[in-house]
Amino acid sequence: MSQQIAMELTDRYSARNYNPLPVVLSKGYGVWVEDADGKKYMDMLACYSAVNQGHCHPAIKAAMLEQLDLLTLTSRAFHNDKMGFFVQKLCELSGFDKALPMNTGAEAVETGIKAVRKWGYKVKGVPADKAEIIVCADNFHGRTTTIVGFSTEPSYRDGFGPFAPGFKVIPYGDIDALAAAFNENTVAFLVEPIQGEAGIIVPPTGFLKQARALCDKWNALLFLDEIQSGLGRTGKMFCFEHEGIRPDCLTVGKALSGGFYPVSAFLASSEVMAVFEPGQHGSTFGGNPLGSAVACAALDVLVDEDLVAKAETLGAYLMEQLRAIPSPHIDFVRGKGLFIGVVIKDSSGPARPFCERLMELGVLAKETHNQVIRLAPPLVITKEEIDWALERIRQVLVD
Ligand code: IF1
Repeated sequence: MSQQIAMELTDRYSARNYNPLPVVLSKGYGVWVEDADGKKYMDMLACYSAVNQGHCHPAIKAAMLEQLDLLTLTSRAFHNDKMGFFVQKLCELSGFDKALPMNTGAEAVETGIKAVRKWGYKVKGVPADKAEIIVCADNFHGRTTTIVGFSTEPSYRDGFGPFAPGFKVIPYGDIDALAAAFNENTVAFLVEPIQGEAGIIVPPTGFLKQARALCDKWNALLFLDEIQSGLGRTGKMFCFEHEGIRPDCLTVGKALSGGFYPVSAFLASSEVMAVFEPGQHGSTFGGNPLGSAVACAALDVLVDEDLVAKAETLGAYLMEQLRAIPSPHIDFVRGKGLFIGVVIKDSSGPARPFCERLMELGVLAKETHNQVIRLAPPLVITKEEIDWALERIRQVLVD
């Protein structure tokens, strides 16, 4: 099948809501993908951290195939024999009392927004419709109109209004601005522990710890979105572990299914989750037996293959090697674990042409926010595969 035809059909029959690199992928395994002509590429994006376990992981595939012969969907009008074991596994892994399974990351974040608001009204005593949630500039939490309503990226919000009120934006990492933003109606601070889409931005050390203290002082919920930073990506099972704190609420998604099926979840204490009474929230596919079976296998792979330790060790190696490249184009390298951003100097132009040259050499990486090359491969990557990628990254960035 010609790649050109595939791209033309997509262009003709769908929306131009992306500007993908001109490559048509048809096969994936581990860190490798192949285009429709059989050319191999190393996937250094990992579907924005949805395939931390590597493409088409055999153990997750086996679990999915087994469940496909049994039952795929029941709706929540009835119980199924997989959801309970899934939420138990996820709660035990994360240390939360409860997990509410949804499908996409945005749905999990929306679930969390509803939960923290209702907690504010029912538990904290905030007057009706006065709940405020503090968020950060350059956030990315999904594409629904509520969520883009508090985005600071014009292209994500222009033309999609009117937007929901009740959100207050502060600069990311600015603890003084955060302290000033709280008031008696603040129900939560929603934040990515490392901002992914903004360009792999790590907040100042101690920011999350100070945010935790401010939430305690104001009786507000610390709500972390780890849909991208979670599940081993930063060298810890959850990014919040780097700061030795615990959030009150957490969202996970993407690698929760290893890229096989949309599975996300909102995690919280029993007190917060108790705000949902029968019929007050839900979704057709949330908690379905197929997604639950897949997610259980995906979590087992993370643990059984010790992918968290790999991300920590190999992430440190990759970061060290990148920082040692004598490149006239690299401004600096930032990130944690295998969640890395290579920031290109403005004088060298945007990151996109570098990504296009990397693609020609067999490395798939995606630019974000013009100047950043995101390097976030599947956590199953080996040192040899990292070295293979580094050879090509040096070739593109040194000349
Ligand atoms: C796109 C990037 C964009 C996320 C965090 C929630 C969601 C995401 C921290 C929503 C999703 C994806 C969405 C996809 C590209 C990618 C992305 F941040 F990863 F780079 F867009 F900014 N919280 N991120 O990263 O999860 O509803 O997509 O399952 O929309 O272009 P979702």
